[in-house]
Amino acid sequence: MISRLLNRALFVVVPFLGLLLSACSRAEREVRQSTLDPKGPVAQMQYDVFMDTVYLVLVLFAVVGGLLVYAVIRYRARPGDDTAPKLEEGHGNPLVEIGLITASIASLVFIAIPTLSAIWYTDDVPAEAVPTSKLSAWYSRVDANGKENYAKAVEDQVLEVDVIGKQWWFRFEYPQLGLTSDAKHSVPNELYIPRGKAVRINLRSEDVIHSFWLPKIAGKVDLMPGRKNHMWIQADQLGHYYGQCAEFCGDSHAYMLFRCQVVEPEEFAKWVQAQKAEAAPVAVGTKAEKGKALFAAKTCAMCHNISGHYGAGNFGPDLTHVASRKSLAGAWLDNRDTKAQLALELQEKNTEASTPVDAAKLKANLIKWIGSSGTSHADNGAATKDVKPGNRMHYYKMFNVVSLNESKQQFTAEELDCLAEYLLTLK
Ligand code: HEC
Ligand SMILES: [Cu+2]
Repeated sequence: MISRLLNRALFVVVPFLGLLLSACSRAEREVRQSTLDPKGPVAQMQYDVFMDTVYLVLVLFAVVGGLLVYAVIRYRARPGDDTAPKLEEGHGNPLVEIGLITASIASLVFIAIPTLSAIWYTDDVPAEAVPTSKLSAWYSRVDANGKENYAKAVEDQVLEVDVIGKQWWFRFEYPQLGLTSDAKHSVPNELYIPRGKAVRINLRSEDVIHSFWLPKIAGKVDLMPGRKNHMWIQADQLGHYYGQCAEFCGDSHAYMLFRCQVVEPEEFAKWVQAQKAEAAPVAVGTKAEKGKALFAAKTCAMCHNISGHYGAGNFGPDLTHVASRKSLAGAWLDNRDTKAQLALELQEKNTEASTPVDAAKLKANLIKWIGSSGTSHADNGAATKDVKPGNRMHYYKMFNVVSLNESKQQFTAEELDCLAEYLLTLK
């Protein structure tokens, strides 16, 4: 009888344990967004406050739970035993009450001190972080061609990055370095920062409320329309970090991710120069050339900037260097070889390591994205086909052009191929 029961229990318990274990191993390699693995001073501060609170709560749990268990055992009624000590009903003991009030106040103060100091510390770049943040130290005044650059203007300042939230992607701008949407050089979805430098983050929204959350480095502050929020971050370990919008902002909120690449200062300077480069001319007689013409014919240029080729659009992400990015569409589509990436993460036990862009995958992603996004919007019942439901690509309402509002973009396989080939030249 008993063995049968045991057998049955095993049937339930073993698969459950299996599930639990598999969840653990999965978790190990997928801790890409973990607040419990801080890689910079702001995240560390936030982690410390969290742990202080956990320790306090553990002590309270042990004390209160311990007393409860003690009382239950000590004063339990035993059958036929009326000699067990009876707890006398009391009418309050001033000493106990004052003691409890004092203990509560002490616990609150214990939490309040680290919490308040963390609020002050994380609000803006602290003075002690500034000397290490001199841009001039790693960004020379004059570039290789003897042309002026922006280092002089920002000497002795902290690197500033404007983060602009849009439905459903992030735009990053570096006003001190001339990488702005106005200058036709903004950076969508992939934030580059130099290692060990304090970075002031200015948070703005162009539509609804979003939230900037980069778990291993810092989090999370809202981007609010009509309000200027700010925070600061610093990353002390090189790598590829995973961020996410953390405030519900509409249909594709869950697909509103971003990436942060932490590089050595010299590499950062090179990256800045590369971002300022204009797109190279496309070779005559190629598919890419056809794609370039389609880019205008299919209205893409209304929303997208490609410096050197097209310069009107700024509603969608800047595509001047789209082929050099490791992800597309709010970092939802990964342009790297997913299997190789996972293998690397497992092998190095370092989820920040990153494989390069895989050109074939990038092309497939481009075709998937362009082919689905233009053709459907919520109103025609085909929205589920979208890579990102309800995304704002081919959202002509904002241009208030009736004929465009009614139109649904359609592409032949040939056109998609040419468009993708064209975008692939934009390194
Ligand atoms: C009405 C404006 C609009 C038009 C027209 C438009 N796009 Fe977009 N596009 C967007 C927006 C907005 C996004 C960002 C969507 C998101 O991530 O949620 C986007 C994203 C993209 C991306 C991904 C970029 C990245 O780095 O994440 C590519 C590539 C792209 N569009 C190509 C095209 C092409 C090619 C066309 C023409 C066939 C086109 N777009 C037409 C607004 C537009
Ligand atoms: Cu969101």
